[in-house]
This record gives sequence, C-alpha cells and structure tokens, in this order.
Amino acid sequence: MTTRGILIILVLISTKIITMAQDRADNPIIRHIYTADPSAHVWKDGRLYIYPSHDIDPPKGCDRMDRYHVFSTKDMVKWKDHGEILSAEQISWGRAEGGFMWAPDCAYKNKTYYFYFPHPSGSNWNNTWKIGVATSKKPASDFKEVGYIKGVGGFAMIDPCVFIDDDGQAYLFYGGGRKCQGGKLKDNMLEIDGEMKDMGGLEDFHEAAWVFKRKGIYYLVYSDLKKKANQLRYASSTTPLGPWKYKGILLESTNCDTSHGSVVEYKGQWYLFYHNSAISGRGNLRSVCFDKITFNEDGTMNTVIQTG
Ligand code: FUB
Repeated sequence: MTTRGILIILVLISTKIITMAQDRADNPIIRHIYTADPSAHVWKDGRLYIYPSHDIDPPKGCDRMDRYHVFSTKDMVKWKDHGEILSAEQISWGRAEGGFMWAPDCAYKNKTYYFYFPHPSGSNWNNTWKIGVATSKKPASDFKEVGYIKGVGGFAMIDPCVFIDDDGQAYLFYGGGRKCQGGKLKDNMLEIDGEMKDMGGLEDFHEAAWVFKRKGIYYLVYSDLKKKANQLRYASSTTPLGPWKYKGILLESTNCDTSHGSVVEYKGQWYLFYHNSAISGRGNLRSVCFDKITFNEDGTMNTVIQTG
C-alpha cells in the first residue's frame, strides 16, 4: 500500500474513534427550529426532557412566539423533538391576537405532568400576564389547557418555575421587570397556598427565575440586567423561599441580549441549560445549549464554560 493510502486509512480510523467517543451533542443542540428559555427535568422514564419556548422565524421582537415543542434525550447526544404540545390558539382565556407564549416550565405530581406557561389575557400584553396551566398524563404529548393560577400575574410577571421539595411541597416562582416572587402551591398544583412573597437578596434581578436544591442548599438562578448582554446570576438559601444571599455569576453573556437557564442533575453530572444566538446572530432567534456545572466544597458554583 502507498504512503497516501496508509494516511487515508489512519484519518478514517481517527475520525471514527472521535465520533464514537463523543458523549454529547455540540452546542446549540437543537438546530431545525429556534428554541429558548429551556427548563430541563429528568422524569421517571429515565430521560432528560427540555421544555423551551419557541422563537418564530421571521421574528417581531418576541411577539410571534405562539407555540411549544418538547425535546428529550437519554444520552445527551441524540435529542428527540416530540413535536408541538400547545399553542396560543388553544388558550381559552388568552389574548385574541395570540403570540406571547414565553418561557414555560413543567412539574410532575399526582401522577400528572403540569405545564406552566406565561401568556397575556389582553391586547395590552405586558400588563395582562397570567400563568397558564396545561396537564397531561404523559411528559411530551396530550396536554390540555386547564386555566390559569388565580391571584398571580400582571405587569411583566412572566417566567414561571415550579420546584418540588423532598417532602413533596411544591413552590411557584416567577417574575420579570426587576421583581421576583415565590410561594407555596396547593396539592392540586393549580392554586397558591397563602401569599406570594417578594424574593429579596437577588442582586440585579431581571427575570428567568429557576430554583433547585443540592445537598440541602437551595439555589435561585436568574437573569440580570446587563445591557444587551444579560448574564445568569445565582443566590442560595437554607430555605426554599429565602432569604437569598447573592453568590455570583453562573453564566457570562452569550452572544444574545436575553439569558435564561435551568439546572438539572443527570446520570451523576450537573448541567446548565441556556440559550444563545449562535445560529442566527439575532437576539430573538435563539437556540438551546447546555454545558457542565461544577460545584465547590462550600456549595458555590463555578462560572460555566460555554462550549461551541
Ligand atoms: O422568550 C421570551 C422571554 O425572553 C422570556 O420569557 C424571558 O426570560 C427572555 O428569555
């Protein structure tokens, strides 16, 4: 065999080895549609699911975002698009003009998946936000809208996050426009139990609250107000509703004006899911990414290294 022939075989073998060794999809992980604001959860079937919002091309700000898809994986390499689960047209109490289906979340309780989504009820969209709920017995299909959470909403109050503690108590967090609130949910997952209260101690809070727990510490991750280049910051607490103590930057600016993330543990590794504009170069045509999170002995998190 010629030297050239041997070289070609070596290149082919090394390419195969690299392909076989790949343990994750490259960022952005979803490339056939635009997706943002990913809420990641691991459900009892052992798969990791993402509930993102869906940027519509061509965009008009974030006005035209009017439907949701769900994605899942079992190996962090292949991501399955389960298709559309809900659209603005299906929301009985929603604004007549549609659009504005922004950052959602999903929770599992009572053998039911509860999908929470912010959506305005009026033409004056930023003053009429509500937190809608759709339910299903399956994680990625058959969702039916069942109304909205009474007593919460109004100006800029978006981005619901539902956290369920080890004792089964569910908490709702949400907010935007510099205000974050948290409170208990009743067992029915549709009503607030008591009062929502302001979450203090979150330096430079903008929107995108996400709460999780690790080794007895509660963490609240959120987007800050850095101009045209929001970052994800975080605070921690010994109780689910604070008081919160600011801890630092979890994700520096991506190439996008907004930032929005979620944190999840999967197969022994902690991950941050977030979005950037790497595919479109436009802040309202975003794409979901993920990268590893590392923790220090004292429970603090290191700033995530963004991979391409
Ligand atoms: O995707 C629409 C809005 O942009 C979200 O609700 C915010 O968190 C920001 O990412």
